[in-house]
Amino acid sequence: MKRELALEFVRVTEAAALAAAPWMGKGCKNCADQAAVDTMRAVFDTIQINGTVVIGEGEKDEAPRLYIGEEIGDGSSSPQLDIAVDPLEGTTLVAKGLPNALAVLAVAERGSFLQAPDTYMKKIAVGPEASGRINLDASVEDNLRAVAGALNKSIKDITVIVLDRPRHDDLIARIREVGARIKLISDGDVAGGIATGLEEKDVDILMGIGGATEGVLTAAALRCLGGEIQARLMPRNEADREKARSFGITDLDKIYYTDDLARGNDVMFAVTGITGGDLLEGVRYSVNHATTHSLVLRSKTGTIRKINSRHTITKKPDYFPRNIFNPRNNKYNI
Ligand code: VTB
Repeated sequence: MKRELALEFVRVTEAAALAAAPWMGKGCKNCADQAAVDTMRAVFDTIQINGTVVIGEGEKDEAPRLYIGEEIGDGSSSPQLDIAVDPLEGTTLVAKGLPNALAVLAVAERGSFLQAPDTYMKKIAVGPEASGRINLDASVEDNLRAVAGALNKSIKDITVIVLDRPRHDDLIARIREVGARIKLISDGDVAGGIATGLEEKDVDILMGIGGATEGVLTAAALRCLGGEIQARLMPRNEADREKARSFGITDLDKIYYTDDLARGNDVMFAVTGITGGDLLEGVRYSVNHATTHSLVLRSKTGTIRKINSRHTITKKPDYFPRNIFNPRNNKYNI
């Protein structure tokens, strides 16, 4: 992949973030999501790539844009690419104005991403220093001890990020018993997983059950950051098991390692903050511009780019969302 594509991909997540951000706190998850999806799709059309969506908004019959199997780009450029997207990771976070909603995408050569069904996944993820020290099937205590050892910290100084769900009551109780600190999040385990890979963030390990597609996106980011994720699919019912089989997955007990979820030498990952949080600042508005904060990562070189952009909203092209907030007149341009 040409490295210049990194900048193109961050344009895509910036656009999705700018589209979703006006919906912050407005209580409409679907409005925010649709704005992000439509805009992300439109901006993809401005890039010369030959891509196929492998993780997206769902099956073709349920999602008009960014559905699994949708072809992106003019088809003339090589190589053929896999595209994994979550135009709005954390729809509820935007609807309620809570932190850490993100626009996310990952790209790699064809066949690189696990085509995961939209079900649950048990995950454990860490950054580079604790890579190689975790084990999905080991006890909470053993994992936390191993991570503390790798980071040269006491267990009580380790921060674990966990989705705040009743299914995690036992996990949370065990972490507390061992004495580590916990950051409970209402949504957004992709942000939590990426944070484990960034030294400056106060998150050492992600544990628990979240979305499977989010697991693949987290793996793509951790491939670039040198971290590690281990995961196992957790189908909720027979329909989920059937869906997994239709994706060619026969062994539901299989542990997926980082490289199984996001393979290949050349993974690119772009993420833009929608609502400000631990990972990134959110979209901010002033008189006639908006600012975005993004990360763009490449596995090939391990470069972490932090891109802060100032967008002049009035000069945005037509594909930009019609619901974009225009701070000049304090109105939505609908
Ligand atoms: C997580 C989280 C997402 O789904 O993967 C979660 O990262 C898992 O599903 O932001 P439940 O909400 O059913 O627990 C999200 O919350 C939404 O995609």
